[in-house]
Amino acid sequence: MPIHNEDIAVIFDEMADLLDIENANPFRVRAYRNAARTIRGLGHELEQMLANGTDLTTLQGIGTSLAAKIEEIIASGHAEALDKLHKEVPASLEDLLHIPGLGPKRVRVLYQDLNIKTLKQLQHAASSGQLRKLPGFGAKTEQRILESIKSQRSQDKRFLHHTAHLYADPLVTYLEAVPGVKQVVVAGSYRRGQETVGDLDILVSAKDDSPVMQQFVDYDEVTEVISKGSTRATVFLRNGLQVDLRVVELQSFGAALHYFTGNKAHNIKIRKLAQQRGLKINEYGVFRGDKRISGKTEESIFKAVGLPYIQAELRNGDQEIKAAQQHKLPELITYGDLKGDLHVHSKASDGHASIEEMARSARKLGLKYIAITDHSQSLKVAHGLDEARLHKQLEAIDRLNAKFSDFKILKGSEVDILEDGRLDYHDSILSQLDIVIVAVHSKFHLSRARQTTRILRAIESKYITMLAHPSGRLLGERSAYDVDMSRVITAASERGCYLELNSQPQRLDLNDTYCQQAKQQGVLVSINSDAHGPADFDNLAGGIHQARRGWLEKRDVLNSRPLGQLIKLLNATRC
Ligand code: DGT
Ligand code: CA
Ligand code: CA
Repeated sequence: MPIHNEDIAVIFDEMADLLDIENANPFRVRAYRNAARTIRGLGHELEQMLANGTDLTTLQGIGTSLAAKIEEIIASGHAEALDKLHKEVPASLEDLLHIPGLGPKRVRVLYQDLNIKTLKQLQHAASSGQLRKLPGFGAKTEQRILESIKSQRSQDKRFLHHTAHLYADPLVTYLEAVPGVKQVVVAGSYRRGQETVGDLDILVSAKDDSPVMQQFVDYDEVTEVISKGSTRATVFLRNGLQVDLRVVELQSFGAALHYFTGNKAHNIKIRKLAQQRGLKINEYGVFRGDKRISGKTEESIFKAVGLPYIQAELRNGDQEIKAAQQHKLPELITYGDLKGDLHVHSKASDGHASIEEMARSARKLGLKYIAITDHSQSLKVAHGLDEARLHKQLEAIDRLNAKFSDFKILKGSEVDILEDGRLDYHDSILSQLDIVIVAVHSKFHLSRARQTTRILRAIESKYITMLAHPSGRLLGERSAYDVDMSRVITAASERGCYLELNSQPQRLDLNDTYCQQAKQQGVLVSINSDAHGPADFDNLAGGIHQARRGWLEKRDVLNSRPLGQLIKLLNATRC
C-alpha cells in the first residue's frame, strides 16, 4: 500500500500527543510536532523522495532518528515507537485531546486524578460536576467540555474536503485508467465543495464489459468491501472514508450526476418543478409518461424545467432556484481569476520556507504577487517578529523584489489583536507596511460583547487592511468564538477595510453565509492560503470552493485584482 505524507504526519502527531500526556521531554514532543508540520508542507510524497534516494535529513527539523522512523513507516506501515507508547498510554486518551480546551496536561490530570480514559467517562464526570474540583479546571471549563463533547458527537466521522480530495484524486485517476471506462466524476457533497464530506459518491460510465467494478474493490487503499453488485458497490478506504461507486448508462449520466450531486433539498425542488410541467425526473432521466426526453447531460435536466445551468456549489435548495428563475445567478469566481495571495508566512515566524522560495512557488503557479505576513511579536509560540526582525525582513524583501520583473512581494504582517482590541505593533511600524492583517490568536472565550468590542476596535485602527480568519473556528476542533459577525461585517464596510477568506482546510473562514453578507455590504473578500510552506498554496483551491458557495464573483474578491489596482485598494484603507 502506498504511504502518503499525511499518514506519516498523523503518526508523528499521535506520538507527540502521547508523549505529551506522558509528560515527556518537551523538546522531544516539539520535534515530532514540527516534523509533522514539515511533512504536511512538502510538495512531494516522501515515499517518492526516498525511492529517488533523497537524504531526508536535509529536510528542516528531520534528524537521523526521525528520518529512520519515516523509512520504517514507509517500509512497514507503522512505527514501533508508537506501538510501544500505545501500551503505556490508553489509546482512548487521544480522543480526549480532540476536545477543545483539553490539552495533554489536562488530559493527564483527568487520567491521574479521576481515572478518566474515554469520552463517555469524561461526559459523565463533567455532567456530575466532578471536573470543576480539579486543579486548573473550573465550572466554565466543565461547561465548555460538555458542549464540545455533544458537538463532536454530531460531527462524527466527517472528513475535511481537503482530506477527501487527497484520496479522491488518485482514485479517480486509477478508475479512469480501467479499460472501457469513459467518464468518472465524484458527485455528492464533494462536488458541491462542502467544507466536510460524509462519504464519496463516484459515478462512472463504462462499456458493458469493463472490469471497473472488480478493479474498484481491488484498489489497494480499500480495506473493506461492504457490498458489490453489477452496477454499484460500497467500500471503506484505509483512512475510514466510505466510497459509493455507481456505474450508469451514458444516456443517463447527466441525470445521475444531477441526482447524486444533490443536495437532497435541491433535488426535491427540481422534481417539483418537473411535476408542474407534467414531467418526471429521476436518476435515469427526464420522462414524459414512459418516454425519456433527456438526461444525457446536467444541462439537459435544468433545461427541461426551464432553468439555466446551476453551478454545483450553489445547489443547497435554498435560494438558487429562485435566483435561476429570475436570471440572477452569480458568475462565480474561478481559480484562474486569482492574481495573488495576501497571507503567506516564511520561516522567520512559523513557516518552513524562505521568502524567496515562497515567492518562486507562487510565481510558478501563475500568481503575480504575494504578501509576506509573518506573525507579530506577542505570538511567541509562532516566533513572532519583534520590531528589529521585522525591519530586517522589510529590507530583505526590497532586495528580493529587485530580482523580479514580473512578480511582487508585498510587505505585510499578521498582527495580533490584543485582548483590549489594540494592535501588537505601534502605528509607526504599521505605517511602513503595504498590508496589515489583524487576527485574534488568544482569548477565544471572551463574552460576546467583549469579543465584539475587541474586534470592532481593531477594525477602527488606522492601519488595518483586513481581518484574518474572522470567526476563529477550526473544523472538527474548535467552534467560532462568540462574536456578532454581522456587526463586524458592517463595521468593515463602514471602515472601508477587507475580510479574509482563510483557505486553510480546517479554517475556511469566512463561511458561505458571511461571504454572502460581505458581498451584499460591498466588503471585498481576500481569498488567502495562509501558506506556511510551498505546498500550502494548494489551499487556494479549497478557498475558491468556499467562495463559490458564498456566491462570490470575481469582482467581489480583492486578490482577483491586478497588482496596480490592488495597490490602489490597499492604499484606500489608509485615508
Ligand atoms: P454527505 O455524504 O453527508 O457529505 O452528503 P451528500 O450530499 O454527499 O449525501 P449522500 O452521500 O447521502 O447522497 C449523495 C446525494 O444523493 C445527495 O446529495 C442527494 C442524493 N440523495 C441521497 N438520498 C436522497 C433522497 O432520499 N432523495 C433525493 N432526492 N436525493 C437523495
Ligand atoms: Ca456523499
Ligand atoms: Ca453516499
